[in-house]
Amino acid sequence: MLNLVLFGPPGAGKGTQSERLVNQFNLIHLSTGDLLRSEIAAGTELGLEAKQLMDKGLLVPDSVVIGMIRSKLKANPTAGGFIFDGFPRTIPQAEALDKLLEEASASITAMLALEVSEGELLTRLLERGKKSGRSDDQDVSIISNRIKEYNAKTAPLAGYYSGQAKFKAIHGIGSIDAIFEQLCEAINESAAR
Ligand code: B4P
Repeated sequence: MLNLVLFGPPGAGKGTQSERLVNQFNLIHLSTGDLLRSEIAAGTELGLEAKQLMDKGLLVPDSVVIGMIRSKLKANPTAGGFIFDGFPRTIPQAEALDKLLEEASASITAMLALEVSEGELLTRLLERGKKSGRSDDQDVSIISNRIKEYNAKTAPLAGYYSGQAKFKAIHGIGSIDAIFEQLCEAINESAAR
């Protein structure tokens, strides 16, 4: 089973590269950002609560996203593997994911970290905000909060996965094709180990 964590700050290219990786490696794509936006679009109670936090650039509670991932894993017992996009974002989320996979006799194969400078992140997200209508991409102060949340709560995950010898840094600036190639190389190397 190939289980990948795609990691990086907001706007690093996680969603963009996940779309390609799922086809290349025949994986199921689990994006907590997409799952939360579906809840918002459906007007559920969970979605309404999440929207208030997401619109401020804050993370939603661990229990909410862990619950969403748990039910997706349960719903796909015969999957050949998963790509976790935007999850885990905190140490408790990473610990919960390890436990959930262990219950299915599986584990994370590699954590691929897309490295992009803050200036480039801001440019990309503001550009996406013009087209997507995503409210969290249209305001510099919300984007700065997301980057602050990332640095405080998510960046420490690099150490968590380095400790398991699963961390792989990927240079995330350049063409989408060139970054995809680097990712494929790193995945093939990890899968062969
Ligand atoms: P996400 O939906 O995960 O949003 P994101 O990190 O901003 O997007 P992503 O990183 O996938 O975008 P991409 O770079 O591909 O999360 C949104 C919010 O949901 C969070 O702020 C949080 O509130 C909440 N949330 C989600 N998961 C959570 C969790 N686990 N715990 C708690 N809260 C959670 O794309 C960005 C842009 O860059 C695109 O326009 C793309 O076209 C462009 N781009 C990509 N690659 C490029 C390249 N190489 N060159 C130029 N442009 C590029």
